[in-house]
Amino acid sequence: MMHASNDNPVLDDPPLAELTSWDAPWSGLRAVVAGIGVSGFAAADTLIELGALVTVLDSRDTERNRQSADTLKIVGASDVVLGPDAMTDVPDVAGARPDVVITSPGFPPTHPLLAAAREEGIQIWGDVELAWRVNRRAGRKTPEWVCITGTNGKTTTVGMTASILQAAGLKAVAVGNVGTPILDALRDPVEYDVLAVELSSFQLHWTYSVSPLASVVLNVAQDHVDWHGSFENYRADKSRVYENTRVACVYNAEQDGAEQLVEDADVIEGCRAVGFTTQTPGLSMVGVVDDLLVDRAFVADRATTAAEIGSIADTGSIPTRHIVANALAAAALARAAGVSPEAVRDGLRAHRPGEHRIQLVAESDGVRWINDSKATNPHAAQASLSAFDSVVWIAGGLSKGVTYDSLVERNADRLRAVVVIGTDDAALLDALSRLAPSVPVLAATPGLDSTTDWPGSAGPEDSGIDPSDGHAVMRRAVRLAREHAEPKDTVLMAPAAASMDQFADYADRGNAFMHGVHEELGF
Ligand code: UMA
Repeated sequence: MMHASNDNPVLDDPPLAELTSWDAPWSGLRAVVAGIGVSGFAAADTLIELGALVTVLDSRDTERNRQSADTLKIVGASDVVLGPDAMTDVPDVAGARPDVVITSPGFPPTHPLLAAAREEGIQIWGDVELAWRVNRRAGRKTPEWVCITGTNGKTTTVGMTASILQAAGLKAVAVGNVGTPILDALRDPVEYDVLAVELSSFQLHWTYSVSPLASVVLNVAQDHVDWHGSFENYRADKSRVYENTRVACVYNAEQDGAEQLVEDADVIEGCRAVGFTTQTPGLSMVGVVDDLLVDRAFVADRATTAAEIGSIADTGSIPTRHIVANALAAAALARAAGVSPEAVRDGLRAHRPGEHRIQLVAESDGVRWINDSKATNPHAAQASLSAFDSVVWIAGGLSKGVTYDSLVERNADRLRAVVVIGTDDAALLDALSRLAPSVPVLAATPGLDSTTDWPGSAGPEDSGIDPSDGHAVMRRAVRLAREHAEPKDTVLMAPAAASMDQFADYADRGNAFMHGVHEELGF
């Protein structure tokens, strides 16, 4: 089933309509690939392998991009153009107009290249659409997809899902926004039974014909408003994950409007709505009873029985409410794929959470130090702030156009102090001054406003810090946090903002924090 939705309908015209398997006539197709990062490289490489004529464009002429360009030229790209001028118009490919533009997720729909393609009626796909269209391949197993999106918890849930599927003896891997392009898994010598696919709203925007076995929107809160133009557009793109789902659309039964997204979706007949909740589950839900995880959705007689699928302790060493919710969503997806209750339990136990998500870094003098660098928006920061009673909160960075009022208001009582990093903090500082006026605010980035003088911290070693040097700013943040933390407090680095103003990415920010803590505490 194919969908005419979004602002870029998938036309039934050849040559694109026939391209629904690896073995379809891709040879000679003309494609422009926008971006030569992780997903653009995989898309271009795959298309070249399929015999397509491919031109790759990227606005940055960096060493890394030049290396990728050289590789793609060697394997047979028609052309690779790097630099700001590369992106002004849609070029010809091998002397004729392209049939399709494959965009990387980082390009907003308003990007001039994509606007020009739309104007000309050229189809725009993401790498996920391309991956779905080559998922079927003669002589190979066709992997099922279970798709996961949501503002927060995607990476944890995709890891848990893959772990549960593996515990059931299936060949499964976590792919997509988590880091490994789906196209790489499809070209892997391993023939996977199931792909646990993390999808960002950016990727979903350019996806049309994917038909997953099961899918979930974990939660929707403000994020990436700048890319999507509005919260409504963002939410609409998230809900696209449910389109064409075949067995189960899994939704957050504790979030208003979540079930409605399922009801509004165009799913395959027979597909069920399955809720997850950290409370007692209703019919057709998975949830929690006492300290057990239970399934009232995938059992034969769900009106009167439930299956035990694990316990809260199986979900990890700091089982916050949202980690338990992630585990339940993963369990529902895996149960939709037919795995046993025991495999859910074993898979959750075997799962090792990635770094930078509510990661305990140290405990010293009664103070816990926690790295939640993955909290790149207020909703994620709320999930971790609410798990602790008394917090010295390290926050700030690129706000991406969101507001902080609700986050600050809900947590003002638990804040001992706030240490502000980042360079784009006007919205956060404004919310703190209005809604938590008695909480000390300490600026780790030079030039930001502090409400408190911090004796001993503004010494000579602090002067001359470059505001864009995230590692130096983080060292100072850690020192300020230590000065204000008291026994039984948690120092929580959950910035509620993106990192790129001072760090390479959230991992770099998390590593800077962990190094800073180890240095400060003398480990
Ligand atoms: N580029 C331009 N012009 C633009 C935007 C990008 O030329 O306007 C070029 C850049 O110079 C760069 C390339 O495009 O060379 C990068 O493309 P990209 O930003 O789309 O990133 P990829 O390297 O392809 O990685 C993408 C995801 N990145 C984004 O969505 C921004 C990765 O998610 C993902 O792991 C990878 O594909 C594999 O699927 C990262 C992410 O931050 C982790 N995701 C966001 C999130 O989780 O919140 C959505």
